[in-house]
Amino acid sequence: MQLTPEQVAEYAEKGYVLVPGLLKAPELEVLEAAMHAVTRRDGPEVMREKNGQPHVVYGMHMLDERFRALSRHPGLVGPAEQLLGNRIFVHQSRVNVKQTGGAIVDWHQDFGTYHRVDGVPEPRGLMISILLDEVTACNAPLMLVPGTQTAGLVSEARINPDAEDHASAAKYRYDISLETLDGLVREHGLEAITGPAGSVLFMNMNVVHGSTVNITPLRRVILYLNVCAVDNRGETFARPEYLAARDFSPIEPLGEDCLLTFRETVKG
Ligand SMILES: O=C(O)CCC(=O)C(=O)O
Repeated sequence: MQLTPEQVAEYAEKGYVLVPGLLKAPELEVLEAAMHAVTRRDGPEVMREKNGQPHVVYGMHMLDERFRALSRHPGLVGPAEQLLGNRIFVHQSRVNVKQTGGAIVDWHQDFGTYHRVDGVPEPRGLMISILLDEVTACNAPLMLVPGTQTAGLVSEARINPDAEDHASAAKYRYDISLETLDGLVREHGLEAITGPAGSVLFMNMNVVHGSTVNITPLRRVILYLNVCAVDNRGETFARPEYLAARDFSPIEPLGEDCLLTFRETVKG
């Protein structure tokens, strides 16, 4: 699949483009089953809410064949290659389960950590977000500051008071001050990413974004694939592979039906 010239122009201007309903209901059923499988894990790749519920599961494309297939879906790979002008690899993937009471994700740029910790040289990469649920203004949509793809790194490194191991890559947090955020929002505005389940966001990994707590009973699961151009690789190997890629082979796209082939395994 390829984006239209209008969609490419929108991405160039705002740093993101949303394609509503790109994935269809039978494909979402497969991803739903995969999401349940990975959120049952208890390894270090699962970050939890204070009450112990899973919040983010990292490395989904390495943990489950269905997510591996998603990372090779031509409907995602085609537009990503088109926007980056190169072949791509997955730098990081994750499931974010924003259940009722699910915690905030503070304002940040994904490239902040990828550059400073993982050594990814340039923001030639995308955060691809697949809405597994319908997202409305109510159930804690992803919010972003359009146009910040060209703002450079606006976050500042601060010692992370929650880091268990201060010698490790978790030593710092890369926060965006309220003053900086205020300036960016005054200049560019603020947008919320809403749409039906199956919609896919292609966002430059420098774009400032975050989300609030979900106080509704409506689940809001988003799957994330962060991809980079193949000549833009992390060079530090400071973090485990479920957080930062070690395999830089270009993704070989599968057929349009790559998720549907898993359908017979969807039960209960
Ligand atoms: O899904 C969310 O609530 C935000 C996630 C996010 O910003 C990220 O994973 O970079």
